[in-house]
Amino acid sequence: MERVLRALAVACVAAAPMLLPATAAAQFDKPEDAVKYRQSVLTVMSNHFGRIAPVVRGQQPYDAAQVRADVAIVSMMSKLPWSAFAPGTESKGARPAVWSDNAKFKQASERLEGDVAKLVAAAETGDLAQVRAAYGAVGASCKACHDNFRNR
Ligand code: ASC
Repeated sequence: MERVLRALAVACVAAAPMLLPATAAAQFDKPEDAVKYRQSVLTVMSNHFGRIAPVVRGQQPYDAAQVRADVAIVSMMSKLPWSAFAPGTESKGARPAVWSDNAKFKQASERLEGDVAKLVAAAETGDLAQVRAAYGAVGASCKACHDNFRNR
């Protein structure tokens, strides 16, 4: 009897992680925390991406070091939102397709990360024309994902 109970206890402990809902439980206490996290990250990313807009439009002088600093923040932020779109963290701003068509969403996130990596390289050159081209590609990535996955 004791052996059976011990075996049962071991089996329960082993199975426990599988009984947890497939949420971002390891990183976020509550689904709202995941929503707040990804919205915050995207807000910071958008802010620093937006600071470069007047530069590529020629409305502000090109300060290569400043652009590099903003791009570095965009780069770091671009890696962070995705794990916060875990199952069970649906929100008003995110379309159901984030979860129902998750492979496509993942592809969109990878496109952004790839385009941001090219923007980092362009910012390193200090050549405004290269920054402008790479900046446009990142903006197009943002838009493509928003068009498919963001509720307005
Ligand atoms: C930005 C910003 C976005 C993207 C997007 C590009 O500056 O905040 O979400 O660019 O508007 O189309």
